[in-house]
Amino acid sequence: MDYYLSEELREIRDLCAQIADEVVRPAREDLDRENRFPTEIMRVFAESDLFRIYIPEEHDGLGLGVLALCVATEEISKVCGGVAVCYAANALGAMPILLSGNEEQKKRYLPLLASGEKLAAFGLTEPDAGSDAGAIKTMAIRDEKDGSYVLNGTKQWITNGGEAGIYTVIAVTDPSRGTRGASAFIVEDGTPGFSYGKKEDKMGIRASATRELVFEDCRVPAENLIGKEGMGFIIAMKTLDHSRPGVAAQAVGIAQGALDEALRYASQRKQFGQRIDSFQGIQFMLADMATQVEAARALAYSAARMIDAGARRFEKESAMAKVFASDVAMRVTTDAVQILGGYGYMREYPVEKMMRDAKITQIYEGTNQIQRSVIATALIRETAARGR
Ligand code: COS
Repeated sequence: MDYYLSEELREIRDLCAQIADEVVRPAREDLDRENRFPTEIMRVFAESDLFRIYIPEEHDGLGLGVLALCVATEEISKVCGGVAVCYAANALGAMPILLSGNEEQKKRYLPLLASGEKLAAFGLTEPDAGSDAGAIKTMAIRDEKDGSYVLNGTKQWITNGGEAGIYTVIAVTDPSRGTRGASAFIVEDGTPGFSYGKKEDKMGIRASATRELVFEDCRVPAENLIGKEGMGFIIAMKTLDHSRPGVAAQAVGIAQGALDEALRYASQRKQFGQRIDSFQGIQFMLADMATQVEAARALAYSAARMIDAGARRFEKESAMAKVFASDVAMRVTTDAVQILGGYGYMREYPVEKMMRDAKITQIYEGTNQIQRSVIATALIRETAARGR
């Protein structure tokens, strides 16, 4: 299907496809087995200007927006969902600064992220605050002497944790005000009192680093507060509204990669004296897989285009793209394993990794149950606003 991408976006797609094929494909099996962060590949992405895509031009970026980020993420995900999330999580970490940072913060941090000199990460989740993001307990107490904030608490399952140089962290500044008592901060790697805890051993996306952030009397200067005190929860929600199409694109890429493997295998594998893609049972599976992938891609690109066009609210469309594409990724990768049969279940073939990688897209950046809740809340609000 033709999505009429601009010349620039087609160039980005082709460049990412080439890097994915030449650099990511030969490394993905080892990265997955060794649970190893792809530092060398991040360097290649930086040299190819891929971290500049979503950063505005005035801060050394290309200013191409969310659709371009989705296109890049999808191409990398076709080959490795793990490497793709190491890349895409930078945009998630940078988003609070992009959306709500002041000029000073943008000038100081965005060029470092655009060049790839530093990676970014987003710190919201805690052991007791996953879906219930408003229940975070990490405290940020303002020191009246100089206006700085002292952070105490632990963030859990942070993508790019330990690898990033710049963290956007949500912490409570006023526990009496619920979601209106949270604030967002920029915390740099190396800040005294900021360390890294447990590194997770995951089912999939094993090339990515998932780690705890530990704050023990970590003093953050007043100028690192993003927006105003009390805006942290809204900044987090808006960040996720912007980043969920990227998860959808990751899911589309993983699903397309698995479909391509299934098609290739089915054209070569012979049983009962025939290629297995000549059997209607396999053909119908392939047709359904391809149709679902295309529908997921259309939804992801539409949500991204809506954001880039400057829509005011788009949490429903972002959530729809994320929930649909990630459910598609899980179904399509499972079917790809089925088509490859016994071989599909073996590590020797990439589809078992794709199936493991797909699972997280139904869980992170808001579980698919939370996405459905976001969609339903928006539908009910829109209906009430129409007065019907
Ligand atoms: N954009 C702007 N404002 C938003 C918003 C959005 N997308 N979503 C919520 N808000 C506002 C609400 O309007 C409300 O504002 P008021 O205080 O003025 O009423 C405030 O934020 C609190 O919203 P709500 O009452 O809906 O908060 P809940 O505690 O019920 O939480 C969900 C809502 C479940 C949607 C939220 O906790 C969530 O998204 N959870 C998932 C978190 C997640 O994705 N984690 C993944 C890890 S991060 S990678």
